[in-house]
Amino acid sequence: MPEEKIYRVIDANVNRAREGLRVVEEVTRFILEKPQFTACLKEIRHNITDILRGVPAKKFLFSRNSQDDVGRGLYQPSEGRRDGYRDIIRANMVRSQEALRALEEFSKVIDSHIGEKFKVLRFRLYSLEKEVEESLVRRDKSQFIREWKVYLILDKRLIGGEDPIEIVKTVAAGGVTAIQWRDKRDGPQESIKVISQLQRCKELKNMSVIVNDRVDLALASGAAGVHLGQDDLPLPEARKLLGEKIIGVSTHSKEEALKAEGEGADYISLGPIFPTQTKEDTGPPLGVKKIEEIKKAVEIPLITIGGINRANIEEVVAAGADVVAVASAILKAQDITVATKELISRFKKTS
Ligand code: TZP
Ligand code: MG
Repeated sequence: MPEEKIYRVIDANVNRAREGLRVVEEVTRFILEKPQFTACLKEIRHNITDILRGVPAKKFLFSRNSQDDVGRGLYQPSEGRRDGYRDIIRANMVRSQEALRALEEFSKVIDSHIGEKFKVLRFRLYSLEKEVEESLVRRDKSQFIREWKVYLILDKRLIGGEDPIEIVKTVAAGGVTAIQWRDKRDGPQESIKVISQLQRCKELKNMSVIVNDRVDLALASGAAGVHLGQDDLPLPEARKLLGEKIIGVSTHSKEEALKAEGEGADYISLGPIFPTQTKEDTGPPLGVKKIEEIKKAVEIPLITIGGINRANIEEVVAAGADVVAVASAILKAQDITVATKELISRFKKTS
């Protein structure tokens, strides 16, 4: 193969790889605002040029002939459409990876060491693509959880003999989209019955059901996720079992909050903010100031819990709570529908 043609392929693929990376970089920089991804993409882009630094630039320029490129007019219909920034990332990651593979193969003709260096870059890009994708999944989950606003702790002890399904239907009609099934008394058979019933109920299609403590019940019932206390199954183990399901963790301090976030929790709860009678073994109330402190420390959604009601929900939201979890403020209210609607409307007024 004439050498000049090899340079022509290399020149085209350097441009293709760099352009694709630059597009992804614009998304991580200006849309996702992720400095670590942006820096990494920039470095790969610069490495491409560095790898070929020993080859005289004129070799590329003389070989370039975009005017007569037979691929110029070829057009895939899928190239004419992008379904948002995720699609842009995906298409351009693939473009750059393909270009790096071409660079690897064709530069081997000039120097096998150069080929090897492009291979290293291609693998770095595969890893980066996975990290970016995981970060996008986390971002979507965070947005989804923040939309819950008022999260009902459906505590079995508080509902007495009432039908939990009817209660959930009532709060759903009032605007609640997430509940946590919390049963510290009866065994798993009763819980699995209720959770599975909630999952099947067609009026509750948009309800996220989170199971307190029990990863096994969350898995078996098809619930949206699990809420873990500090003494439950450690988060990394729970994640292995639950994959992309939601995992929330109870925290009481900045250290616990940062640890949960670092281990990949989808949200943390912080409490009790105020005195509560619903949970017996709580520590002292943390107060509203603590919300401000934790809000500054973590990026994942912050759910506040403990003694929150119509009278204090606004200060809790103003302090930075993304979601407010309540049990008695709804379950012990005279009228569940009125209480639910009022909490949600006060939440929205403040946020
Ligand atoms: N965790 C900390 S406080 C609490 C839990 C489960 C109870 C919340 O119930 P209430 O009635 O809203 O105070
Ligand atoms: Mg627990």
